[in-house]
Amino acid sequence: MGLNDTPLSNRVHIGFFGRRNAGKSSVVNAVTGQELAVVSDTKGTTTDPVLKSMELLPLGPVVVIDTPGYDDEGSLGTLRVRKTRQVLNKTDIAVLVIDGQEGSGDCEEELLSLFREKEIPYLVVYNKADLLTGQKLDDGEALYVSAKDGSGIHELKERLGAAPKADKTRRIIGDLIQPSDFIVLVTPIDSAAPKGRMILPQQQAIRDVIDAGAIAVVAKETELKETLSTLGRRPALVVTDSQAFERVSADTPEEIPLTSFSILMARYKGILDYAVPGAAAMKRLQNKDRILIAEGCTHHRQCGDIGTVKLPEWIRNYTGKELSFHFCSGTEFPEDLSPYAMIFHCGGCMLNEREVRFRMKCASDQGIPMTNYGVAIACIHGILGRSIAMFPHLAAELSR
Ligand SMILES: Nc1nc2c(ncn2[C@@H]2O[C@H](COP(=O)(O)OP(=O)(O)OP(=O)(O)O)[C@@H](O)[C@H]2O)c(=O)[nH]1
Ligand SMILES: [Mg+2]
Repeated sequence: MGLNDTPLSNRVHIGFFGRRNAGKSSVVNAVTGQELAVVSDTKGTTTDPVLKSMELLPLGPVVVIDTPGYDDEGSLGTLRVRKTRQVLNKTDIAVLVIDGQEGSGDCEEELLSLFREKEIPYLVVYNKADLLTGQKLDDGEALYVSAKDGSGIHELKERLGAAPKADKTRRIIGDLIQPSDFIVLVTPIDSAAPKGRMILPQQQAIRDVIDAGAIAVVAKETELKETLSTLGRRPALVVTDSQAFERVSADTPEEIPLTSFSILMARYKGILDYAVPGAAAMKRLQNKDRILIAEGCTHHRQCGDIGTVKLPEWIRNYTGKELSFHFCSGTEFPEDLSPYAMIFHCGGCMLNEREVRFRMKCASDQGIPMTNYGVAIACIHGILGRSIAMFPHLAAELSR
């Protein structure tokens, strides 16, 4: 991904699903106009999900995802089906590809019920229309395409473009501030920080402050005191990286609102309302409880260090309990959460909103408290109250 591109996690994810040989890969190639996925008449050609970023007007930047057949069998097949189900968890729009000659069956019914269960808007596409002679369904909704001769592909793209979009009006910080406000962003730079750039939540916040007509002042925690004393005007808000929360909280006068990037990010992803009461559940942990620590990606050294080293230590100290910690990362997230007393998830900056919300929903359905790193760290350091004070409904929740 180029640095100027829309991050993967902010793109609309369009997943193509169906049984083996329905022509999913062929349709994906036709839609993207690229020979991106391998096509063959052998069943089970696609063995791993294939992701491709592209511009799809009028939807804008999207990720197109080709998946293995959902009817795959055997032990390898079962693994592929599992991967396909994981793709579903981040799919914003689903396309069910049906072989027009074979029609719909159990596999298609199962996929349709998964789309409905997960509330994913979907389109049904009958492929191989070139082979059909007069057997088309008399259903105005059904879309007939041929990946081979390209018929119907243009209409498919138009329908994808018209599909209901996720709420893109949500903002990371812009709705909390006024034009010409000073916003101080505190970003510690330690050995784990990426070389020569800022991490995604910081970039996104800076951009949103500027979009709001406000003024972003960016400094390390070691320069915060000096920044505040020379700014000449009281900042409307200080936002810090969770790692420096203690020091920043001490250096920021009480009357200045203070929060963290992870709290803003959790709100942006729509999970703050679950993560705050989730963090409060730490107080109820017992000896021998099993704790799941879930990372969204496998390559953020900074998160990895927090998740596997610092966080377990902080949680142990905070609760004073003997806990056993278990870890998962990337797209692996256990379907059965019942062994765990509580879940701590990373900020999820590399996961799209649907996937993060899906994980929270799994936890909520199974009655397991879940929070994220930033909210947990704030809670452990006794500053969660301060960092959510600007969201009164949550502050009330916390004091219950
Ligand atoms: N005639 C015709 N053949 C098609 C069309 N689309 C795909 N095919 C053929 O159907 C076969 C399967 O196509 P794929 O795109 O590999 O199907 P898939 O659904 O991705 O299959 P798996 O990856 O095995 O799950 C290939 O031989 C394609 O050439 C079409 O529109 N018309
Ligand atoms: Mg395929």
